[in-house]
Amino acid sequence: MSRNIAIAGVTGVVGQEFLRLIEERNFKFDSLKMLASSRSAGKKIAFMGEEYTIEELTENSFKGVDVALFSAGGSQSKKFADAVVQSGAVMIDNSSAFRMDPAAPLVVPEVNPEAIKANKGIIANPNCSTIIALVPVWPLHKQNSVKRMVISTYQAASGAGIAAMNELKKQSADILEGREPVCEALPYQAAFNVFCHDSKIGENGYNEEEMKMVNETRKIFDDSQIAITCTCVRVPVMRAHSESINLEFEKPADPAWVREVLEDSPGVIVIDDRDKNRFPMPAIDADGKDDIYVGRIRQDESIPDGRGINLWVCGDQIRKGAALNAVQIAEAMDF
Ligand code: 2RA
Repeated sequence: MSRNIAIAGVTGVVGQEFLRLIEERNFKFDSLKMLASSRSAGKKIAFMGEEYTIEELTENSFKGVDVALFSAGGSQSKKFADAVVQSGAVMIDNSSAFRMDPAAPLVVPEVNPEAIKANKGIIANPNCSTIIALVPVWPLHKQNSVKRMVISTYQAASGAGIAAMNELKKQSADILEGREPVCEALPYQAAFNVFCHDSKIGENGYNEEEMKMVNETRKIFDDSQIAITCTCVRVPVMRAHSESINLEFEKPADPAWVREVLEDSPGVIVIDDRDKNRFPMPAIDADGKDDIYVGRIRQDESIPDGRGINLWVCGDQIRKGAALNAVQIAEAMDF
């Protein structure tokens, strides 16, 4: 079997991380096509000792391609999905375009790798905050069903793209030097401020980012009954998300059991030192790393019968929250 890969959106933050991961993880490929908008077509990228020329992303880009890693925005994923599938390739899509499509598996390899083989040409990569929450919650849920999750997210600027990351830096400098901050890539001042995620708010008062956590969790866990509520906030951090997660289990759960399970779980690192008050920090621990960091493991004493647990988690939004999860899906595929 050939291993002909294409990356659509190769010049973006996630596209660039795909390249880093393919090299770091020695992901074997026979050919690699770098695809982007017409603005970038013709530009050269040096990669693994070769010089690649970026090609314009068109319907004809996928002839002979086996796997197409997409991170070019939902409209581009929808526009080119048929072309990818009809060429015989599998699209691993980082946008939200197909996440709730019943025909598209929504996959976190540590959670539901078996879903991959059911794909009909499209595999959806979950939202970053969903991935970061579910990697540690799943091993617990497997042993003791989670009946309810309450999640508050503290999301990095990278979730809004490279322009937002640059704007956070500029806003910080402007404010420190007494200038008015500019808000173009970000809807509000992010420096020295927090604001609720600016995705569209629905009839129920939740924004789309919060409903992604609810709906994607139920699909990935294949559990339509799990109760979930979520509040998503943007914070002045560059590229790692943090989340406060409250879990109500079916049976009693204590911090020692949680710590034991998580310390033995793939993709999870526990940092939980109460004596030193040392717990995961997005910029210090998670930034640029592959694992999800978990701490503040403690009983939620407000839930009866010892069935409540609180966690604090941090994870890199660009790596495990997007590019790494997609590359791990490709690694798990039999092609
Ligand atoms: C955000 N999760 O952080 C979104 C990006 N995919 O805004």
